[in-house]
Amino acid sequence: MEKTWRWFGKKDSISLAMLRQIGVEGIVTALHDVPNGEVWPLESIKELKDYIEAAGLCWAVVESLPVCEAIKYAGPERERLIANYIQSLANLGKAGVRTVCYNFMPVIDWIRTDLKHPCADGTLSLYFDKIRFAYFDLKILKREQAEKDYSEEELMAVEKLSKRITQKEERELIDTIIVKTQGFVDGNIREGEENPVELFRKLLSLYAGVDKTALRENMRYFLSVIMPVCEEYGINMCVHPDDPPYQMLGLPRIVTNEEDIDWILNAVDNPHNGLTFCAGSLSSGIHNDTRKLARKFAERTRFVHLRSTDVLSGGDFIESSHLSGRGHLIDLIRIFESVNPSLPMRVDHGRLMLGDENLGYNPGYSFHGRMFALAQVEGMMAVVQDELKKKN
Ligand code: DNO
Repeated sequence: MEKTWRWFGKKDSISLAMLRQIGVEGIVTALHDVPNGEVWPLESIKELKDYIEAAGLCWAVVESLPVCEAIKYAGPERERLIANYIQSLANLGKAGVRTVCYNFMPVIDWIRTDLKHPCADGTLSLYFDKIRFAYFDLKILKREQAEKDYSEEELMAVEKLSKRITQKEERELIDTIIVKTQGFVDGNIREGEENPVELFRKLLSLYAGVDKTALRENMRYFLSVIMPVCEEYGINMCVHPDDPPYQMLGLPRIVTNEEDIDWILNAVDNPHNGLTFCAGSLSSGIHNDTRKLARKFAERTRFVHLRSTDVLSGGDFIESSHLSGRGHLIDLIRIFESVNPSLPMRVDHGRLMLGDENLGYNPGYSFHGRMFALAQVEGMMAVVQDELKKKN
């Protein structure tokens, strides 16, 4: 697989020269300065592509070209926003950037409750604590009927937590769930938002009455309308699984398991409608077996995220080492290397380690942590490539 790295543009403190030194071949990035929903200008795409190429790398994947909420809930601005999306795809195609990762998660992209969870070895990992999340839902958002989504035991644990949680912890929880994890992914919420909880409630209300069937239909519509431009320029769209892959906050989530992925790939059965195989997101759902999914969907996978998780008792999960956990990355590398050895792959998320802690990296995107994980993945890839050579 092609070794790629998520880089946040010229403002990223990790330079392209540093990435060359650690064996990165392709860059995964976006035009982070263009507001969500506006057209990505051809000139800006070309300029960034030239900048990347001047450093001896290539722009392998766009992550993400964000899909606006009104496309997902079918608001009145949908047609205009899809027309802009098509124009951005055409501009990317003209510039020769042909793999585009996106997601179709309503309101909120990935969800974690703790960005600095201490591990036994002194590194810090990303963590999802089910009870803290339920506390956010029930006590902070005060979402109507939220209690129906939790068991008696969980509701009791939330009551207990509410007796001991400090104001500071509560503020941090809000900041983590709504701002820090979302601010850099070019979605709805930006760092510095004054009243994130209020904004979040408003966003949730946009989906009143939008159930799983409606969201699926809106996705089918979006995909079928953008397929002609993808065919014209040879662009592969690859949807990112929901993270974590189950229903949350009363919102429908439709990229969670084998049946969902099957539905998407068949709803618009076109090779340009593909998948981002994110082993981390998929593995955090206890219902998913990443190896089975990879075997089944490798042919339609256009981009791979290598990361692993451990699901703990009570529904918590932690991002584990890339060598362990439910991701089974060694097996996934075997599958993808034999089906499509030229697939772009990026190491997804890394721990905070060896001085990463206070350098202000976007959550999950540390330098040492990801470099360490990339070295582990590179080792696994080398062994698998050797195995395959000996077999053939
Ligand atoms: C988080 C990422 C996601 C991902 C988007 C793709 O670290 O995995 O934000 O980039 O969901 O659209």
